[in-house]
Amino acid sequence: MSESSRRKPRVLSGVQPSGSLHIGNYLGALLQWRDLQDTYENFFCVVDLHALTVPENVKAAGLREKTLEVAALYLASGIDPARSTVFVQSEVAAHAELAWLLTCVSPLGWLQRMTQFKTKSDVASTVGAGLLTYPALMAADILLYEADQVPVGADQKQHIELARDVAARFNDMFGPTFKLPNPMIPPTGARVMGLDNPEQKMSKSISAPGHAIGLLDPPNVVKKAIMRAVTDTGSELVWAEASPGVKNLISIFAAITGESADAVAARYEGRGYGYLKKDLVDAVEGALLPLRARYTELRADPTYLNEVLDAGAERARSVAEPVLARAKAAAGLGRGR
Ligand code: AQP
Repeated sequence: MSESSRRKPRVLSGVQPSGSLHIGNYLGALLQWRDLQDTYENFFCVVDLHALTVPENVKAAGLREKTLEVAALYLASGIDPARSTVFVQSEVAAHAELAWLLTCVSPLGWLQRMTQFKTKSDVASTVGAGLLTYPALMAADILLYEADQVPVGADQKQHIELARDVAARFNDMFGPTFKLPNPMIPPTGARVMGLDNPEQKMSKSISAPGHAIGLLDPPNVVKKAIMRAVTDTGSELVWAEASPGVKNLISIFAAITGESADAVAARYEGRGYGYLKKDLVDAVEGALLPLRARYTELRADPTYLNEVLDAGAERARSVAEPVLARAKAAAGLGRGR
């Protein structure tokens, strides 16, 4: 299919292999990607270059192993390589190359304003410049595929807006080159909070026990995390006055079952939190059991996983390289031969 005659709008998204994927990544990203597959032309990458922005996390996790784990989790969540291009970001060199061009047109003030930079630079013991310029790399990821939509959790909205602004700035400076993308935020599950602290986003780089529900956690660990989740000092659910911890549990429940938060809350109104938590354990387990089983099968067949990622990288290069060439030409790089 030629680029100009493509019929379906295109989406691109990715997850960093910077730790163990959790239910926030599943509900905010993977589930949405799975459900988009027939409506869009899909590019889903494992963004390993992004994981380098906090080198401590990478050392602890073993980057290559985590990259394979994340790729297998994409497939185990229902991403179908026959309908979606699945690839590893660093295997398509155009990402790093375009990131440099975009870094050069990204005003420092724009990058310094990003909430994720501020949060992560506060907690990391050493802060590399990559943590600051991360959104320019993310803009490159998106713009190389001329993505119409970028399905992400609410935490990433600011970065998509920055990608738009950087693309517009490049277009103003060098002439029309990039298509401007839009964020696509799911109605439920867009911002899953920590079970131990509902004021903090559930995050794979937080390793405190009971913080996250890991997609590969064994059932007893999942159960313990949910049963111990912070609620409030009351003992019964009053939805109109629900605390952030209770709202978080209801919203995870709703995102998993596809119901509205109000419908889930109505079932537990006036009842003890124990009932809600017990049923939530069952609902989460209902989603994770088949996912873990498929993941185990995929990891037992490295040849298949490698074939999927090889084919994905080849397809991704065929789309990304002409866009990179156009951007380089617009900026006057090289000799034009
Ligand atoms: N808590 C969350 N609720 C809903 N969606 C979430 N996402 C992440 N956390 C939540 C979505 O998952 C995708 C992967 O994002 P990422 O790997 O690029 O990094 P992130 O957003 O910074 O996610 P984490 O899990 O918090 O990782 P670390 O700790 O490595 O930074 C994105 O679509 C994101 O919106």
